[in-house]
Amino acid sequence: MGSTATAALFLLLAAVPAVFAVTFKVGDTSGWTSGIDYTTWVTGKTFRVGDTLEFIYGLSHSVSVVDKAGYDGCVSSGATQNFADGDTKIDLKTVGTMHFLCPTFGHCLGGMKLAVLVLPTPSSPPSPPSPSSSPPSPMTPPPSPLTPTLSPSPPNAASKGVMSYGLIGVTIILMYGVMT
Ligand SMILES: [Cu+2]
Repeated sequence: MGSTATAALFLLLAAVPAVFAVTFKVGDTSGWTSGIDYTTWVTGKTFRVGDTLEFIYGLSHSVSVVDKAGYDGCVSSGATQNFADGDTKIDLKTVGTMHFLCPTFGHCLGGMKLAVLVLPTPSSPPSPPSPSSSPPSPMTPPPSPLTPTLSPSPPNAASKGVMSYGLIGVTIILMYGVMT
């Protein structure tokens, strides 16, 4: 294999994780409609940040982005987003569970709702470093709990030393006074 072909292969391998994003057609060929169990549709699928959900639906339906309470209770009044264009693409941008329902009366209660757990992308770092946290200083020694009890008696020795120097100094002064 020539070096150009090898380089091209490496480039291809390096580029694959970055462009690997999936568009999921909600309900597959059935689309977003009544009579589909979207809990079953979700089962076995892995959704990641960067993937896209595509809702394809008729005029009697629409898509509301709701929270878990809205999903559980089929309440669309607190929806953060509403779509009714018949072909709605939702980019999965954040890790966590996203909840959708059809706000048409009775449809959510009939099962037309969707909860999707969005996982981080495999290539993304596990946790970005926080700018406020400082790394541990290598100059700081670990605390030693044994130091206080094992220390010898430096104050006593130091005072003895001071007394010795004092005595020597007094002796020199006295001798100096005697000699002169
Ligand atoms: Cu509907």
